[in-house]
Amino acid sequence: MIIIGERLNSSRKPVLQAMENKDENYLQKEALKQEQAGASFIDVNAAALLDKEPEALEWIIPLLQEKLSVPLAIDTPNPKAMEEGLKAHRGKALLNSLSGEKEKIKSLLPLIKEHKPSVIVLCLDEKGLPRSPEYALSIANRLVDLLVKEGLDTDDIFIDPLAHPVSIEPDAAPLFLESLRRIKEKMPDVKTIAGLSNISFGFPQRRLVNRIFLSIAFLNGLDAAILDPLDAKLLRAISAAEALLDQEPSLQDYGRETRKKTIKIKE
Ligand code: THG
Repeated sequence: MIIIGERLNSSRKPVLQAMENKDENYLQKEALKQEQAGASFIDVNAAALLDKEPEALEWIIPLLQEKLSVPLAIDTPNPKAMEEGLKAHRGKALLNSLSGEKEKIKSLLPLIKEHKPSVIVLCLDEKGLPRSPEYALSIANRLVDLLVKEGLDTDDIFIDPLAHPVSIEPDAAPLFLESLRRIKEKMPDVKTIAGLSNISFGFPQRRLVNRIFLSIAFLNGLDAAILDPLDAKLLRAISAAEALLDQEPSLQDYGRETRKKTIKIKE
Protein backbone atom coordinates (compact mmCIF):
# COMPACT_ATOMS: atom_id res chain seq x y z
CA MET A 1 0.00 0.00 0.00
CA ILE A 2 1.34 3.39 -1.00
CA ILE A 3 0.73 5.89 1.79
CA ILE A 4 0.24 9.62 1.21
CA GLY A 5 0.53 11.54 4.49
CA GLU A 6 -2.46 13.89 4.92
CA ARG A 7 -1.48 15.87 8.00
CA LEU A 8 -0.10 19.02 6.33
CA ASN A 9 -3.56 20.23 5.37
CA SER A 10 -4.63 23.82 6.10
CA SER A 11 -8.10 22.54 7.06
CA ARG A 12 -6.37 21.45 10.30
CA LYS A 13 -6.13 24.38 12.67
CA PRO A 14 -2.56 23.91 13.98
CA VAL A 15 -1.32 23.55 10.39
CA LEU A 16 -3.14 26.68 9.24
CA GLN A 17 -1.61 28.60 12.15
CA ALA A 18 1.87 27.31 11.37
CA MET A 19 1.43 28.29 7.71
CA GLU A 20 0.21 31.76 8.66
CA ASN A 21 2.93 32.30 11.26
CA LYS A 22 5.67 30.83 9.04
CA ASP A 23 6.51 28.27 11.72
CA GLU A 24 9.17 26.43 9.72
CA ASN A 25 10.10 24.05 12.49
CA TYR A 26 6.52 22.79 13.01
CA LEU A 27 5.90 22.25 9.29
CA GLN A 28 9.20 20.44 8.70
CA LYS A 29 8.68 18.20 11.74
CA GLU A 30 5.11 17.38 10.73
CA ALA A 31 6.40 16.33 7.28
CA LEU A 32 9.36 14.33 8.53
CA LYS A 33 7.29 12.41 11.11
CA GLN A 34 5.01 11.24 8.32
CA GLU A 35 7.91 10.12 6.14
CA GLN A 36 9.42 8.25 9.10
CA ALA A 37 6.05 6.54 9.71
CA GLY A 38 6.13 5.14 6.16
CA ALA A 39 4.55 7.74 3.85
CA SER A 40 5.79 7.61 0.24
CA PHE A 41 4.41 11.09 -0.50
CA ILE A 42 3.57 14.01 1.80
CA ASP A 43 0.39 15.85 0.82
CA VAL A 44 0.55 19.62 1.24
CA ASN A 45 -2.58 21.75 1.11
CA ALA A 46 -2.54 25.52 1.78
CA ALA A 47 -5.98 26.26 0.29
CA ALA A 48 -7.28 27.92 3.48
CA LEU A 49 -4.78 30.73 2.95
CA LEU A 50 -7.00 31.84 0.02
CA ASP A 51 -5.27 34.50 -2.11
CA LYS A 52 -1.96 33.82 -0.28
CA GLU A 53 -2.02 30.16 -1.35
CA PRO A 54 0.30 30.39 -4.39
CA GLU A 55 3.04 32.20 -2.48
CA ALA A 56 2.56 29.90 0.51
CA LEU A 57 3.24 26.81 -1.63
CA GLU A 58 6.20 28.51 -3.28
CA TRP A 59 7.67 28.94 0.22
CA ILE A 60 6.59 25.69 1.89
CA ILE A 61 7.62 23.23 -0.80
CA PRO A 62 11.38 23.95 -0.78
CA LEU A 63 11.21 24.24 3.02
CA LEU A 64 9.81 20.71 3.32
CA GLN A 65 12.09 19.27 0.66
CA GLU A 66 15.12 20.38 2.73
CA LYS A 67 14.19 17.65 5.21
CA LEU A 68 12.44 15.01 3.09
CA SER A 69 13.62 12.28 0.78
CA VAL A 70 10.08 11.54 -0.49
CA PRO A 71 8.20 13.81 -2.93
CA LEU A 72 5.22 16.02 -2.14
CA ALA A 73 1.62 15.69 -3.29
CA ILE A 74 0.56 19.23 -4.22
CA ASP A 75 -3.08 19.38 -3.13
CA THR A 76 -4.90 22.41 -4.53
CA PRO A 77 -7.99 23.27 -6.59
CA ASN A 78 -6.28 26.53 -7.68
CA PRO A 79 -4.34 26.29 -10.99
CA LYS A 80 -2.18 29.30 -10.13
CA ALA A 81 -1.16 27.68 -6.83
CA MET A 82 -0.50 24.40 -8.67
CA GLU A 83 1.76 26.23 -11.10
CA GLU A 84 3.80 27.83 -8.30
CA GLY A 85 3.92 24.51 -6.44
CA LEU A 86 5.18 22.56 -9.43
CA LYS A 87 7.80 25.21 -10.20
CA ALA A 88 9.06 25.12 -6.62
CA HIS A 89 9.19 21.31 -6.40
CA ARG A 90 12.49 19.56 -7.06
CA GLY A 91 12.09 16.22 -8.88
CA LYS A 92 8.79 14.57 -9.78
CA ALA A 93 5.85 15.85 -7.69
CA LEU A 94 2.39 14.27 -7.36
CA LEU A 95 -0.28 16.61 -8.76
CA ASN A 96 -3.45 16.43 -6.60
CA SER A 97 -5.56 16.70 -8.65
CA LEU A 98 -6.91 16.68 -12.17
CA SER A 99 -10.60 15.94 -12.88
CA GLY A 100 -12.94 15.69 -15.85
CA GLU A 101 -14.03 19.35 -15.53
CA LYS A 102 -13.22 21.21 -18.77
CA GLU A 103 -11.69 24.22 -17.02
CA LYS A 104 -9.44 21.98 -14.93
CA ILE A 105 -8.17 20.17 -17.98
CA LYS A 106 -7.55 23.41 -19.86
CA SER A 107 -5.54 24.99 -17.05
CA LEU A 108 -3.64 21.92 -15.81
CA LEU A 109 -2.72 20.09 -19.01
CA PRO A 110 -0.02 22.61 -20.03
CA LEU A 111 1.50 22.32 -16.53
CA ILE A 112 1.46 18.54 -16.76
CA LYS A 113 3.15 18.71 -20.17
CA GLU A 114 5.85 20.98 -18.82
CA HIS A 115 6.61 19.36 -15.44
CA LYS A 116 5.64 15.70 -16.06
CA PRO A 117 4.48 15.06 -12.47
CA SER A 118 2.64 11.95 -11.33
CA VAL A 119 -1.08 12.79 -11.43
CA ILE A 120 -4.12 11.98 -9.28
CA VAL A 121 -7.29 11.87 -11.41
CA LEU A 122 -10.58 12.49 -9.59
CA CYS A 123 -13.62 10.70 -11.03
CA LEU A 124 -15.68 13.89 -11.16
CA ASP A 125 -16.82 16.34 -13.84
CA GLU A 126 -19.16 19.33 -14.34
CA LYS A 127 -22.08 17.12 -13.35
CA GLY A 128 -20.47 16.40 -9.98
CA LEU A 129 -19.70 13.02 -8.47
CA PRO A 130 -20.69 10.03 -10.59
CA ARG A 131 -23.70 8.08 -9.37
CA SER A 132 -22.68 4.88 -11.15
CA PRO A 133 -19.50 2.80 -11.58
CA GLU A 134 -19.94 3.05 -15.37
CA TYR A 135 -19.78 6.82 -15.24
CA ALA A 136 -16.76 6.85 -12.89
CA LEU A 137 -15.01 4.45 -15.26
CA SER A 138 -15.82 6.59 -18.31
CA ILE A 139 -14.27 9.69 -16.68
CA ALA A 140 -11.19 7.71 -15.62
CA ASN A 141 -10.81 6.18 -19.08
CA ARG A 142 -11.02 9.51 -20.87
CA LEU A 143 -8.47 11.21 -18.61
CA VAL A 144 -6.00 8.32 -18.66
CA ASP A 145 -6.09 8.38 -22.49
CA LEU A 146 -5.44 12.12 -22.41
CA LEU A 147 -2.52 11.81 -19.98
CA VAL A 148 -0.93 8.92 -21.84
CA LYS A 149 -1.14 11.00 -25.05
CA GLU A 150 0.77 13.71 -23.18
CA GLY A 151 3.53 11.19 -22.52
CA LEU A 152 2.78 10.14 -18.93
CA ASP A 153 3.49 6.54 -17.88
CA THR A 154 0.38 4.67 -16.71
CA ASP A 155 2.45 3.87 -13.64
CA ASP A 156 2.45 7.57 -12.69
CA ILE A 157 -1.35 7.91 -12.83
CA PHE A 158 -3.51 7.43 -9.73
CA ILE A 159 -7.29 7.20 -10.17
CA ASP A 160 -9.41 8.38 -7.24
CA PRO A 161 -12.98 7.01 -7.55
CA LEU A 162 -13.99 9.38 -4.67
CA ALA A 163 -15.79 7.90 -1.73
CA HIS A 164 -19.03 9.65 -0.69
CA PRO A 165 -20.05 9.84 3.00
CA VAL A 166 -22.03 6.75 4.04
CA SER A 167 -24.00 8.93 6.49
CA ILE A 168 -25.53 10.71 3.46
CA GLU A 169 -25.52 7.91 0.88
CA PRO A 170 -26.05 4.48 2.41
CA ASP A 171 -24.70 2.71 -0.69
CA ALA A 172 -21.51 4.81 -0.90
CA ALA A 173 -19.13 1.97 0.01
CA PRO A 174 -20.48 -0.60 -2.50
CA LEU A 175 -20.53 2.13 -5.18
CA PHE A 176 -16.90 2.99 -4.44
CA LEU A 177 -15.82 -0.65 -4.43
CA GLU A 178 -17.58 -1.44 -7.69
CA SER A 179 -16.01 1.63 -9.34
CA LEU A 180 -12.62 0.54 -8.04
CA ARG A 181 -13.08 -2.99 -9.36
CA ARG A 182 -14.16 -1.82 -12.82
CA ILE A 183 -11.29 0.67 -13.09
CA LYS A 184 -8.72 -1.98 -12.09
CA GLU A 185 -10.22 -4.50 -14.50
CA LYS A 186 -10.16 -2.10 -17.45
CA MET A 187 -6.83 -0.41 -16.62
CA PRO A 188 -4.68 -2.79 -14.58
CA ASP A 189 -1.53 -0.67 -15.10
CA VAL A 190 -2.85 2.53 -13.54
CA LYS A 191 -2.87 2.92 -9.78
CA THR A 192 -5.95 3.53 -7.65
CA ILE A 193 -6.10 5.87 -4.67
CA ALA A 194 -8.59 7.11 -2.08
CA GLY A 195 -8.81 9.73 0.64
CA LEU A 196 -9.94 7.72 3.62
CA SER A 197 -11.90 10.14 5.73
CA ASN A 198 -14.79 11.01 3.38
CA ILE A 199 -16.50 7.67 3.75
CA SER A 200 -16.94 8.09 7.53
CA PHE A 201 -17.98 11.77 7.54
CA GLY A 202 -20.85 12.29 10.01
CA PHE A 203 -20.59 8.69 11.20
CA PRO A 204 -19.81 7.48 14.74
CA GLN A 205 -16.42 5.84 15.41
CA ARG A 206 -14.83 7.40 12.34
CA ARG A 207 -11.37 5.95 12.84
CA LEU A 208 -12.75 2.42 13.17
CA VAL A 209 -14.91 2.86 10.05
CA ASN A 210 -11.91 4.23 8.12
CA ARG A 211 -9.82 1.25 9.16
CA ILE A 212 -12.36 -1.31 8.08
CA PHE A 213 -13.09 0.53 4.83
CA LEU A 214 -9.40 0.71 3.97
CA SER A 215 -8.94 -3.01 4.59
CA ILE A 216 -11.88 -3.87 2.33
CA ALA A 217 -10.70 -1.45 -0.38
CA PHE A 218 -7.16 -2.80 -0.19
CA LEU A 219 -8.38 -6.37 -0.66
CA ASN A 220 -10.32 -5.09 -3.70
CA GLY A 221 -7.26 -3.61 -5.40
CA LEU A 222 -6.69 -0.17 -3.87
CA ASP A 223 -3.01 0.73 -4.39
CA ALA A 224 -2.69 3.97 -2.43
CA ALA A 225 -4.43 5.96 0.32
CA ILE A 226 -4.32 9.50 1.67
CA LEU A 227 -4.36 9.08 5.44
CA ASP A 228 -2.75 9.94 8.76
CA PRO A 229 0.40 7.77 8.94
CA LEU A 230 0.70 8.54 12.65
CA ASP A 231 -2.52 6.58 13.32
CA ALA A 232 -0.83 3.43 14.64
CA LYS A 233 -3.95 1.24 14.54
CA LEU A 234 -4.62 2.19 10.93
CA LEU A 235 -1.04 1.37 9.94
CA ARG A 236 -1.30 -1.99 11.67
CA ALA A 237 -4.54 -2.74 9.81
CA ILE A 238 -2.62 -2.08 6.56
CA SER A 239 0.24 -4.39 7.61
CA ALA A 240 -2.28 -7.09 8.51
CA ALA A 241 -4.03 -6.78 5.13
CA GLU A 242 -0.65 -6.89 3.37
CA ALA A 243 0.37 -9.97 5.32
CA LEU A 244 -2.92 -11.69 4.47
CA LEU A 245 -2.31 -11.02 0.79
CA ASP A 246 1.28 -12.21 1.12
CA GLN A 247 2.67 -8.82 0.20
CA GLU A 248 5.41 -7.01 2.13
CA PRO A 249 5.87 -7.30 5.04
CA SER A 250 5.65 -11.07 5.07
CA LEU A 251 3.42 -12.88 7.51
CA GLN A 252 6.48 -13.64 9.64
CA ASP A 253 7.46 -9.97 9.82
CA TYR A 254 3.88 -9.12 10.71
CA GLY A 255 3.90 -11.64 13.55
CA ARG A 256 7.18 -10.36 14.90
CA GLU A 257 6.21 -6.67 14.62
CA THR A 258 2.81 -7.32 16.15
CA ARG A 259 4.22 -9.16 19.15
CA LYS A 260 6.58 -6.25 19.76
CA LYS A 261 3.93 -3.59 19.35
CA THR A 262 1.01 -5.15 21.25
CA ILE A 263 2.97 -4.37 24.38
CA LYS A 264 2.44 -0.68 23.59
CA ILE A 265 -0.78 -0.57 21.58
CA LYS A 266 -3.99 -2.07 22.96
CA GLU A 267 -6.37 -3.54 20.38
N1 THG B 1 -8.76 12.64 -2.56
C1 THG B 1 -7.69 13.35 -2.98
N2 THG B 1 -7.15 14.34 -2.24
C2 THG B 1 -7.70 14.67 -1.04
C3 THG B 1 -8.79 13.94 -0.56
C4 THG B 1 -9.34 12.90 -1.36
N3 THG B 1 -7.17 15.67 -0.28
C5 THG B 1 -7.84 16.17 0.88
C6 THG B 1 -8.56 15.05 1.61
N4 THG B 1 -9.34 14.26 0.68
C7 THG B 1 -7.53 14.16 2.32
N5 THG B 1 -6.82 14.89 3.32
C8 THG B 1 -7.30 15.08 4.62
C9 THG B 1 -6.54 15.87 5.47
C10 THG B 1 -6.92 16.07 6.78
C11 THG B 1 -8.08 15.47 7.24
C12 THG B 1 -8.82 14.69 6.40
C13 THG B 1 -8.43 14.50 5.08
C14 THG B 1 -8.48 15.67 8.66
N6 THG B 1 -9.51 14.93 9.15
C15 THG B 1 -10.12 14.97 10.45
C16 THG B 1 -11.52 15.56 10.34
O1 THG B 1 -11.95 15.84 9.24
O2 THG B 1 -12.16 15.70 11.34
C17 THG B 1 -9.39 15.67 11.49
C18 THG B 1 -8.32 14.82 12.00
C19 THG B 1 -7.53 15.57 13.04
O3 THG B 1 -8.05 15.87 14.09
O4 THG B 1 -6.36 15.83 12.74
O5 THG B 1 -7.89 16.47 9.34
O6 THG B 1 -10.31 12.24 -0.99
N7 THG B 1 -7.14 13.03 -4.17
